[in-house]
Amino acid sequence: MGAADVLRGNDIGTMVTAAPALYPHMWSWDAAFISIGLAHLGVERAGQEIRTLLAAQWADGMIPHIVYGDRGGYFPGPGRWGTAELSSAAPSAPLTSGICQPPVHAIAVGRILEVARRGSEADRLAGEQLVRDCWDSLYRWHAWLSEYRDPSGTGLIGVVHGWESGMDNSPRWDRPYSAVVPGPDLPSYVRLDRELVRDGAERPTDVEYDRYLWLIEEMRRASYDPAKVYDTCSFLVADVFVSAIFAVASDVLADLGSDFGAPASEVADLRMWAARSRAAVAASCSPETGLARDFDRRTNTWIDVETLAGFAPLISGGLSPDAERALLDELHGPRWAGHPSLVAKVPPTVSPDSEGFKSREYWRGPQWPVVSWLFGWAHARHGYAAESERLRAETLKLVGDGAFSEYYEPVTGEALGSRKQSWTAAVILDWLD
Ligand code: 2M8
Repeated sequence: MGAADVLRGNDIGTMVTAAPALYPHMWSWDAAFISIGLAHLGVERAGQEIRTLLAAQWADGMIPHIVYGDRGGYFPGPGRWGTAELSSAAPSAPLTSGICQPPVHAIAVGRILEVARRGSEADRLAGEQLVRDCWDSLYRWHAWLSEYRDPSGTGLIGVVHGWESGMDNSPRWDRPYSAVVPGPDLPSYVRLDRELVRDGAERPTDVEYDRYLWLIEEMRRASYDPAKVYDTCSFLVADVFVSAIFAVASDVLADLGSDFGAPASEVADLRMWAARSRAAVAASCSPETGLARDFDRRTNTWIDVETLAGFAPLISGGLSPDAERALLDELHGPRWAGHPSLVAKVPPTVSPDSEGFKSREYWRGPQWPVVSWLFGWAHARHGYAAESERLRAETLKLVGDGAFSEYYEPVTGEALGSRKQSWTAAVILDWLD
């Protein structure tokens, strides 16, 4: 089965589910990557994916992390969130979760436009229409992140749940999560993921899930009011990887805005947010390791845990040429992508040399093709063509088994997590172009 078949097989009409069984709905950042893959099958269908996501945008501008389709099959489902009942900003159709995910959407729209402009006249027109149709929504989304997740204008964007980072159980979050203490009134629940991924060690633990669910309780109690959530939620971390994505995506959106006649003041806002976040990500780098760091806003401390997110400045730019070169060499060097034990030279989520490395455990070590694509895209943007090409070739080698897995065991190359994961297929389609 090829990458295109995976996307077609997961397409339920207006949305391509993130995965056939484990994730039978639309996830925000998955949808963005999926739309890039779809662009190679048809620009109209790619645009449809973005439009479906944006139709679920909250009235205040937030793009929710899950847009639920008609099928159940995933926990927590919309009933557990209760967003439509509790928040006047949340849509009641479609139903959504009450948090967000990394803002890669403008990057996706920019890439769809590139693909569209290389295609037929109809493709080009469809791509350009997509930009016109979604620019304002994406501006409001970036404005929401700036206003509610960085209210003091530091440049670092806060997340109120590990799920918002997209890297759910990364060791980056272990310390902030240790302060999330589920109350005795946490309503009971049954996990569905454990039945779908046979080896439980590939998924987060039950202790982690209790915390994930407790945070939802806290947000329900704040009626998903973003200012209240920011003030009261027991997890609040300035996420350096989300901030880097925000910076570069704001630049992409500003460029699209200038080309398509968006209001100058809004383009200027985006440029300012991009510059501010780029500088903040660069300034977060550890003097010892050179890696960028998250900042725990509840304890006012830097999180000195070494993970792939530490390479965030390679996404956003903004380091001195020497520092950037050093970070690039580190990423591709023997502690990370070039680690001698790896089957493919693709960066693992945690270095095999780190104490926290768990080769099979989700965001604690495995290689994620979608993250490699993001670094590859950023390398190309910042002028590192050879490194970009290396990530492409090595990731294609990794997924050569045709499973299109969610993630891979770095030392053996074994496919892990869900099979036929849509975003894996999507980035492969883009890379095969
Ligand atoms: C994973 O997250 C969901 C919760 O949002 C889960 O574990 O159930 C993460 O890998 C996340 O980044 C991704 O968007 C989602 C769907 O692929 O799965």
